[in-house]
Amino acid sequence: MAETAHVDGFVRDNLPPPEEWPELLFTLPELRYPARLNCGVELLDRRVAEGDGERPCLRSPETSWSYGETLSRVNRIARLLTEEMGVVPGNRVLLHGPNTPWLAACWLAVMRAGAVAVTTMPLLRAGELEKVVRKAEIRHALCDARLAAEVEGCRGRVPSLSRIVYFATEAADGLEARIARKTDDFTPCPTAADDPALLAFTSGTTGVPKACVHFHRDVLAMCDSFARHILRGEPEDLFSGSPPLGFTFGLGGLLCFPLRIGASTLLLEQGSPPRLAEAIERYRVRCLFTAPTAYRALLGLSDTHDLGSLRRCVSAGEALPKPTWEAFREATGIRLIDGIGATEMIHIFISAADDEIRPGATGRPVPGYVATVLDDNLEECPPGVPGRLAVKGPTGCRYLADPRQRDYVQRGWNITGDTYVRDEDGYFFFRARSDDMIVSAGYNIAGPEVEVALLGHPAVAECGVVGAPDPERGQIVKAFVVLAPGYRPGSELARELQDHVKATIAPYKYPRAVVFLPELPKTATGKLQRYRLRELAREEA
Ligand code: 3UK
Repeated sequence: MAETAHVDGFVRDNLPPPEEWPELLFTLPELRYPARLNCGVELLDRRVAEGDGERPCLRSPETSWSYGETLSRVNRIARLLTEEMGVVPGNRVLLHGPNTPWLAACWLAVMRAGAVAVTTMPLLRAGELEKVVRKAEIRHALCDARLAAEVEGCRGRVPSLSRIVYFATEAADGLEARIARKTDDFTPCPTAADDPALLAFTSGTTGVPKACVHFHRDVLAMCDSFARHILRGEPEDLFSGSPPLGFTFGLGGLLCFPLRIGASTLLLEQGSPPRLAEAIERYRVRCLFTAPTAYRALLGLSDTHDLGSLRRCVSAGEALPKPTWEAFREATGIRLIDGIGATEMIHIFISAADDEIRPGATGRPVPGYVATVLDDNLEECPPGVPGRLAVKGPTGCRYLADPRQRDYVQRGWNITGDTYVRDEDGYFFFRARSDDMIVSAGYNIAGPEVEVALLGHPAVAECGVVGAPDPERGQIVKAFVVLAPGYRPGSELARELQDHVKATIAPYKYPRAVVFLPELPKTATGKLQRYRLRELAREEA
């Protein structure tokens, strides 16, 4: 290993002790990187050096920057960081804004400067930013001026966050004005392959958020495992989608994957399904990254929008219900690529594409990764027996100074907290988040399985199924349902949905309670918050 280039050793000093790291595997030659490696250089300079300088790189509805133009801007921003803001290698830099070419350029500049990017969800409020800034000991920030109110609110609570420059502004002290005065060359920091490149905060449901440390080599590993072997993008592809760059699903799919292969990315500030559908039609998007519920919503928009340009569509973040996969195939001819990823692993580690897909299964371990299912004693479960999903590969969990490291990594395995079953052919089937299992009258019932059954009924647009406290059965299965347009809530429809579930899966799993809601509670990354439904169920009981 090469010596670190970090002058500020804060992140390295707060890594978990080596014995608590997951076992790392570098089985494929493409995942063995040189000891000195700066992922920003690999994603940008290498493309320009190999002749992609004139090709489109970062796009938005307003602009399109070639690889050469992007590199020039990134160099100027790196100069601003190091010459005027006082950033030294290893410092954390807060990046905050909706997905735009400027935000992406700032991320690449942080890589070049050898600093550590901490990109946050654009919806975070001052109090949530404060937790991140304190945990990561952040003094520097590049932020979208439109989110200045929350960032200034955060600065008020943590004055050490003192060096903030805003972009997306015409102000004289804004980023655009300041970099206009800089030359467009910059010598990138010669980081070690295992120097930290980013801190990714988990969208944890309770308590202090956890910060996952990922190295320069990890950024490339997500490109050279899932993207290279399963996604198989092409240089002509235009990538787009909804996940924020602060979510590693978005960082990979909307920035690193396209740049690794000289393709281009369309960054959208608003990734709601109607906006996605418009953008796909207008810009002829070919590779799409979004969540299962968004694919379901896109189905309803496929009559009015031309989605014919789509070639590769990745679904992650939550389980992809088989009815959604089938309906999408029916409407568009496209076989959705499901993949389970995690912030701790940086990106997707079980997936399948094309003829390898078995609808209803997440897939098989992505090349470079191995996975299994373990029981509570960490012994391997045989095929067919559900247990705890465990995975190893070139990337893995390293929480910054957090005792929860010992929960996620056990005996060298990353334990994701999901209950899975594998079959004889090595395919992995999602059951539930381990804490979302419902125990009713002694039966184990996976909430998501009931959700899939409900989604098979045309009246159901979205739903969430949880356990509600019950004096007799311990818990009962309770469904929260958002109705599709044109359906009216009522006891008659509730009964119809219950009968539909009984006819689809084992009758004991049917929801004894059905509640209609106008919308479901979601996280900033768009995931259903089942714990909030459980709270609702407790209150109602
Ligand atoms: C769940 C899935 C079933 C699962 C993520 C792709 O979601 C990502 O990271 P998070 O840290 O959450 C991880 C957890 O989300 N999950 C994700 N994908 C699937 N469950 N099927 C799926 N396809 O509970 C997992 O443990 O927010 C996804 C790439 C990068 C990511 N960070």
